[in-house]
Amino acid sequence: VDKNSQRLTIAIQKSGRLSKESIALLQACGFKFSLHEARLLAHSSNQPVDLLRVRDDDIPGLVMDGVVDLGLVGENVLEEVRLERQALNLACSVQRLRALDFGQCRLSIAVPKEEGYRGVQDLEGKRIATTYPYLLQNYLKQQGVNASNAILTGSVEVAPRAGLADAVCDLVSTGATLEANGLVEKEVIFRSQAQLIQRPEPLSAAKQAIIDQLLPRIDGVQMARE
Ligand code: PRT
Ligand code: ZN
Repeated sequence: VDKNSQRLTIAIQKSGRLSKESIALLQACGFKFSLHEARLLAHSSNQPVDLLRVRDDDIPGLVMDGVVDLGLVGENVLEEVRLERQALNLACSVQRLRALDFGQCRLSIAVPKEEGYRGVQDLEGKRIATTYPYLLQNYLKQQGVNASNAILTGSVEVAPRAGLADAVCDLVSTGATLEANGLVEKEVIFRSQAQLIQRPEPLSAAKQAIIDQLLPRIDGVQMARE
């Protein structure tokens, strides 16, 4: 990606829960894209705009580093990466342009249903399996609880049964996954939805003009869907 390009670059999730709605939103805002499954980059045929399709975890860092201009990403991933980069002394600021009306979920702590649970203090000294160690430790610190992380990149919900952890901290939408694994949601630690974010430094007038046109269109599309 050429940082000085006059084309506005937007990072979206390549394949996952946010992909379809991210592309649909940009198309509803009038951008035409021809998407070839395997391609990392997709050019708009009617605007100087390129889509960069990556893992969702990479989107906040690409925006914070100014490698891309805009990104569409879940607030959960945005906040986790922000906390991680802050701890590592890396650039971690972004402009939040809009909350988007998809990708709603919550990050919750859940315990095996046979465990007694009176409150967050019962997590003291426990091991909690998660993909979100920074959000989890941030919450535990606020609550004055010491618990350790078991960091897993997937299958968090099976960790207690597998003897890897006492509890989990995972994303929940319907609750079916927790239920199927004999877990009960006890604490909601973060509520999330997709966000449109922009790199921190000012953009060229040409790029800014495209964003100034995009934002009211997003508002219009989202208002029509309410
Ligand atoms: O490959 P890549 O890294 O890009 O994708 P990913 O596998 O990390 O993410 P993906 O596609 O699963 O999710 C992308 C984003 O969608 C998340 O970061 C959230 O912002 C949002 N989102 C919304 C969700 C969910 N709802 C959700 N339910 N992300 C994950 N889940 C999972 C959850 O982890 C659990 O396994 O769905 C399961 C729970 O769902 P319920 O309905 O059973 O409660
Ligand atoms: Zn991911």
